[in-house]
Amino acid sequence: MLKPEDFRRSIVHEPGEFLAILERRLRAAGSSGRAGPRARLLEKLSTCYQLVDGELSKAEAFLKKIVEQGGFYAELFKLEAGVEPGEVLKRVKALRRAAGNIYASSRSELKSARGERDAREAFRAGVGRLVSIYRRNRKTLSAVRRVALEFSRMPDVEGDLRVIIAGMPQAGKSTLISRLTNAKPEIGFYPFTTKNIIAGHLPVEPYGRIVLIDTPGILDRPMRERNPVEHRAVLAVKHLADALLFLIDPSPGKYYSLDEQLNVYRTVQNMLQGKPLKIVLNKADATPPGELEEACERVRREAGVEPLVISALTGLNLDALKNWLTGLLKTGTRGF
Ligand SMILES: Nc1nc2c(ncn2[C@@H]2O[C@H](COP(=O)(O)OP(=O)(O)OP(=O)(O)O)[C@@H](O)[C@H]2O)c(=O)[nH]1
Ligand SMILES: [Mg+2]
Repeated sequence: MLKPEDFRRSIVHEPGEFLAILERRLRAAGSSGRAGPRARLLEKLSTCYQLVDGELSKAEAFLKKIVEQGGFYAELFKLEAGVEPGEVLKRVKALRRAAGNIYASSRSELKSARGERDAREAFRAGVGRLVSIYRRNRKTLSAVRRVALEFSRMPDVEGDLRVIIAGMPQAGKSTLISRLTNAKPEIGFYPFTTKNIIAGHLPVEPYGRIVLIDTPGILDRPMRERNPVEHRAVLAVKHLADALLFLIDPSPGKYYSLDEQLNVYRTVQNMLQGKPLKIVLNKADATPPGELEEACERVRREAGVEPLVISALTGLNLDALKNWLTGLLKTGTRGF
């Protein structure tokens, strides 16, 4: 699995910023008094090429990592940039080759130019073509930058057991992760308070470290209608889960009916492909006992499993939840 710092080195510049750097470097290059005019032009041309190629090579390195890794990051790239990373990689490689060819031909034109004017002309044409390679692909490079920045800010999800916390919006996922781990996610009273994947670590001595992953809510609707924020949760379930806690809010103040929450449960269960899963009925503190029992009964009947009743707010039964997680860690669920 890649780590966020793997992406930090390959973040390309903002296009405006890059063009300003290029202009500054071109002015500075070849300004030492000793070199002749043609040597100065050659040095400037080389500076221009190195910069354009350097930028493209950063993009290429980033895209290569994504394509090689596949899975989570590749699908997330597609989601965020709207295009397959492999396609962009091909394009960037072609651009690097084109830049190399332009440099080689401009350099030899410049060297063999007969007079000072022809030399200047060859230089100007070469720099113009190199810069236009960059300019014409600004949008692509901006998209690569945006996604690389986002990836570099994502949490480190390495651990001995990765447990996804999923559910519909407002089930109490972020409250739960903040109770069990060091994570400090935003907790709100409106759906989609959480928009990105958040990780928190729960060390369980002497067995190892559980990584809990808080995800955005998933709505009860077909996959093609889901918004990009929901898709982030779906990708985490599909690619990052060793096990999963599915949170349901049975309280009278719930945002979504039990029917909807159980529908989403079935979708998530299908994506998990048999990995361990626990249905957790949250907000027990705010649910009258009769309604809680009714909700438990529905889970037993429709999902065929015994739910765990908790309150992330008051801490009720969180020890039982930790015991379940520790059991998974002890039996080495990874690769289940
Ligand atoms: N009474 C009660 N309220 C809770 C409990 N857990 C969470 N809440 C409240 O439910 C609301 C939503 O909590 P969050 O933890 O932000 O829920 P979420 O599932 O992360 O929501 P999204 O990020 O929008 O998907 C907040 O107002 C919490 O205070 C609980 O156990 N009992
Ligand atoms: Mg949340």
